[in-house]
Amino acid sequence: MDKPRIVTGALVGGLLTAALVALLALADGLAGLPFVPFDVFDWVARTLPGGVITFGIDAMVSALIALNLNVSEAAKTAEQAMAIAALLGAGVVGGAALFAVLRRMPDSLRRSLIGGLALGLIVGLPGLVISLSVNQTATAGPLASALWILAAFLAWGALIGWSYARLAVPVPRRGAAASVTTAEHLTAEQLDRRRFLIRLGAGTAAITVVGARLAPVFRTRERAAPSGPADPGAEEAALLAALGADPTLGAAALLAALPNADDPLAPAPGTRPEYTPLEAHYRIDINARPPRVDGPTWRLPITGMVANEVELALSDLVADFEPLHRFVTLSCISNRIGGDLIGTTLWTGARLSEVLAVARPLPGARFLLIEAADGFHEALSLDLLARDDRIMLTYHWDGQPLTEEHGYPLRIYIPDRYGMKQPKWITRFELAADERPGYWVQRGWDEVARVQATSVIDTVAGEEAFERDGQTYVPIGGIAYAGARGIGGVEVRVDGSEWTQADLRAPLSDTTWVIWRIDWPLSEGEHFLEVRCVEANGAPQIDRLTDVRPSGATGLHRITRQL
Ligand SMILES: Nc1nc2c(c(=O)[nH]1)N[C@H]1C(S)=C(S)[C@@H](COP(=O)(O)O)O[C@H]1N2
Ligand SMILES: [Mo]
Repeated sequence: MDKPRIVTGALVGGLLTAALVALLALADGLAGLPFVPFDVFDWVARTLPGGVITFGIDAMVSALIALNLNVSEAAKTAEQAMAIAALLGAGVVGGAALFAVLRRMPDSLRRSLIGGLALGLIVGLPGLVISLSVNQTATAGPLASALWILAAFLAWGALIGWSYARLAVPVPRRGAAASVTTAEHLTAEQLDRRRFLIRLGAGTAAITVVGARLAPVFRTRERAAPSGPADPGAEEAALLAALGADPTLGAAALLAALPNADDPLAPAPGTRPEYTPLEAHYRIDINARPPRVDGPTWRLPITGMVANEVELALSDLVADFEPLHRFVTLSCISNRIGGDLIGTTLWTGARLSEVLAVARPLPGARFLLIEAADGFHEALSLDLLARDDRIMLTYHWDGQPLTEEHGYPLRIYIPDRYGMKQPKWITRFELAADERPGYWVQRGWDEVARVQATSVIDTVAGEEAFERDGQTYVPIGGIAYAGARGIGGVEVRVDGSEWTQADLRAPLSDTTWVIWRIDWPLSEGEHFLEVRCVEANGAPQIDRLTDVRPSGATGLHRITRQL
């Protein structure tokens, strides 16, 4: 009788790992226990050198673009899929390795089980340590989490070991053995092995499917709680109230309440929405899943070089300071020319300088060190704070408490800077004489991260062409954004001819993008279109093409369209 083969070990390892992933996901959804693959993925991403991580993210974004997927929506899913694939890969390798080892020993159930338990420890123990150190989504305590991870991986390993023993000593079909020749007897053993593997496959598949189906159900039910009312009408009403309009008026009133509602310039059909729906706003951070912060018990300590150390509750920040409302466009420094890692919403919060004044910073303090629940951190120079009183501690987006994804309970707003300078899920402030370079700065990105001016062609609306004075025009439009520096003008060029001035809509505020539009006299055929902008002070958009790393992409958006 041949010993079970190494590829069979890989198969058994893969099947049982799929079931393990499903059970981990189910336990996460049901009991708030850690989901180890995401924790390990986050840990690896934080530990690898900045260059390697940037290369990895870059490759992923390129792949998503090549697959024609929406990067802002698909990136997190892709990361989560990679995390799960990595554990599956470890399971396949682990199963193969265990079978390879057991093949070299005399068959015995005891040896197989001990080998399997050892495999469970080798894979599970690092997972446990990493999970306990980085996980911020589990609601179960550390002891329960540790016991669960250990038990799950030990059982997983033991099952792989047991499978080996079961395959090594087949149970031939009863009654068949007596009457068959040796050759047929071997066949019966092979048949038994096959039947065992089929049953194992069916069992693990059932667990995997049920787990994968149920886990998200439990998860969303539990996670809906912290971020405000689920009633969409309530969101609208809150936003209207934040805009100073009658909250009972409804959706039409919402548009009417926007500060540029009376601007006669309609965006070219197909231009992205001027005000980004919250669920469509991009999300970028270092977490497979957002950290959970308990708002009611959360406190913001302000420590270090201050005369008066304080701890502020969320309710203090909301009640004790005049709320500021500001329309803001936020962009990720990794947004490529024409990309979708950019969005505009209404931010509400307390003026940071007023909040810090409560702690009375000492004269030597020059930096505010900001720490977040996920280990992310940044430093804000007090000089910049003194120059820009728009910097705010933000607790609402879109008239509602921040969602978990976008930084509940508190994030900072710093005009003219990319997102990487603006921590979400803030947990601690420290005033200091010296700077501590921020998370992405330490990983090789620009220390200032001032937003680069950019302009994008969102639409060439051939289907919406219209006649005026015997001429057919095609609406072309998009956005232009230069941080808090404002847009002075946008120009479009078709097929390398003259640059033509576009019309601009009044922006929602001086810190948002501007919608532009041009109605272009149609000539049929394939056309090459370019767009460029100038900042409010006349500085032209940089047309030299540079990569997103380290200082944000520059270069003109250029597209080809058939009309
Ligand atoms: N705590 C924390 N804050 C963070 C990050 C992070 O990983 N952790 N990412 C930053 C980056 S790179 C960007 S672009 C913005 C994105 O904010 P959003 O996801 O709400 O759009 O959050 C910033 N704040
Ligand atoms: Mo970012």
